[in-house]
Amino acid sequence: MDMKEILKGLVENAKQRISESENPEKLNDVRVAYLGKKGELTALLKSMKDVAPEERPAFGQMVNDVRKEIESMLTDTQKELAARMLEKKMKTEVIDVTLPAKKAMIGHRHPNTIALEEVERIFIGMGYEVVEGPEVEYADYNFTKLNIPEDHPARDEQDTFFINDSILLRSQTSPVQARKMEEGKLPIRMIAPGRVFRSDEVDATHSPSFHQIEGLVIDKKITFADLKGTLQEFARELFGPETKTKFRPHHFPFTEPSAEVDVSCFKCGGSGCRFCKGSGWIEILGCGMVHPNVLRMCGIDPEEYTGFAFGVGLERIALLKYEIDDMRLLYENDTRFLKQF
Ligand code: 2NM
Repeated sequence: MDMKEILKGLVENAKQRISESENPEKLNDVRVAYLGKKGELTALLKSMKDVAPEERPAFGQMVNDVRKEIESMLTDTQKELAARMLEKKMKTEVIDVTLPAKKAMIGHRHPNTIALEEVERIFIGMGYEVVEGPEVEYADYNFTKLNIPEDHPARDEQDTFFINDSILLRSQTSPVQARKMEEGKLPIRMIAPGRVFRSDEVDATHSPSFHQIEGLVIDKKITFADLKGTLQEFARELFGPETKTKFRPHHFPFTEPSAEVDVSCFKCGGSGCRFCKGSGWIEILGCGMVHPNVLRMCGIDPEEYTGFAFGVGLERIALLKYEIDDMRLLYENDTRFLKQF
């Protein structure tokens, strides 16, 4: 058979098969069948040895032309198929740009932080500055300068985490106040919020690490009346304008006189309920007039200056305000709990 006829038939066949390929995979099969290593054109080239030497250049030329023709048909069809598939994809995968976007998960402040910022807001509003200090502290600042003598039970290794004889994890934030008094810039109106440490077993109301906010005011002629007015105002802002306060005599080594402060129950208004355990009152803080020994040890003349101080537990405020019955919930960071606030 004439070689021209064979090649013509081959091209016709290829054309037919290419036009029937409805996807790139089928098209590739055709490419392999004709142009591949074991393809029909390759086989023809291999049969060159059977062709008379003088006809070989013309034969080679024809096979090459056919190869080019098939290659160009394949390329065109490939482009066509790609365009058709893209068009189909565009029709089926319509993006509705009016759909609401996926919401990103954004966390929020921890109830402790919410309570802290509320307390800070109240005192900043009364002209106080917020001061921080080290969590690892000298026993001198944590105890001695605060009139807590060597034999005081608070110094017991059972209660305080000592690093060595003279360094410990602060058991209160009052050392921050002692440091501030030592700086000697008077008057002072400050709160010292922060983490404190005590060797307590974990239960619903105790943790070896919790947070305190202590306050200090030092100026000339500061009296217990200033203390009462300030804490009364604080209680009203924190728990509502109807809140009453009750000052019960107490003892702290660093203040004299000292008191514990109860607020009227913000749940029942004072008549007694489950929340205040029937008493109508809820204990929230300790306070007193700064002991002259403390002033003296921190370089302030108690004849010229007086002051008051107080301390509140941050967790206690958070538990009360958000009606949480177990302090451990504040530390577990279970988002099912946290996201409620
Ligand atoms: C309290 C209760 C009473 C207090 C005393 C001082 C300082 F530094 F001035 F001596 N800072 N904080 C204090 C007084 C703390 O916590 C229940």
